[in-house]
Amino acid sequence: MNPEHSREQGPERRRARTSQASPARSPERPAEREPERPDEPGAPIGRRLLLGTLGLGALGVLAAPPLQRGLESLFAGDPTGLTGLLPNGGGFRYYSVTSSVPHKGPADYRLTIDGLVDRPRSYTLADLKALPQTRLVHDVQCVTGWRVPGTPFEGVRLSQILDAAGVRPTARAIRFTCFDGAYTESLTLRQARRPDVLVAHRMQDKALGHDHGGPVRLYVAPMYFYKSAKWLSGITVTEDVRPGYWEDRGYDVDAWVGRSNGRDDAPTS
Ligand SMILES: Nc1nc2c(c(=O)[nH]1)N[C@H]1C(S)=C(S)[C@@H](COP(=O)(O)O)O[C@H]1N2
Ligand SMILES: [Mo]
Repeated sequence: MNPEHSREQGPERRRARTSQASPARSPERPAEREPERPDEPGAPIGRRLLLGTLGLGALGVLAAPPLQRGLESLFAGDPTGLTGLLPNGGGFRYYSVTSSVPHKGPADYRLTIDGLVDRPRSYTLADLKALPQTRLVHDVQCVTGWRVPGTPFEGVRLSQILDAAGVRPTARAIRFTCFDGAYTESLTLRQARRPDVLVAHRMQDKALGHDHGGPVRLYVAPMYFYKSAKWLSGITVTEDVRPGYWEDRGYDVDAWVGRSNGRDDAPTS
């Protein structure tokens, strides 16, 4: 359903999309010019969820089926389906590889760090907020082409959480898991220790909303936005990199903006 990160998207679909893209949407679809980038199989985004989200974003009102059908016909020229523009998202698109994601908040959110560490532990939201905070402002770049300028993210440096846990000498990588139950990501330990990698609970100077991966998401400033796992629930220190969800489906594991995935975007950090 999700046209960019879409399971069904093969070469034919890509050709069709390129030739039939709706003019109204083309300014938001720079990815149309990226035939070289790896195919993107797989986001079983719930149609209902996506329509609801897009409806709010595009039309301001709405949740009713007749209006959703109207929305579909609006994009009838797009054979790949619909894109989720987040309400008030300022150019962000909503992505989830699951059709629904539980809501978690101060009472039940937990972030666990385990694996090759001396002091595994679990953080509440309050625990994370009590640690030293870092605010970063960089552009956000999705591998499908859209870019959002100067977006503040705020939270705890991942390096701080790693140091507190006591990473063992045999460790080389990090595996991230999410409470959507499906998405995963990875970083090398060296990448994870960069000062522009955060465990973020604020975005756009607001508490991180559910659609953006709240209450806590990873934020990897110098890499394509798929590295910034939403609904972050687990940090496991491992011996080797285990490719994440999209990386198992063709994306580069080292996802530097402008130096990976066959793209040449301006760096973000
Ligand atoms: N858990 C989870 N994290 C995720 C994704 C996802 O589907 N699930 N999509 C990734 C991709 S491809 C992008 S571009 C961003 C989108 O973030 P947004 O929904 O806040 O715009 O989240 C990334 N993190
Ligand atoms: Mo993305």
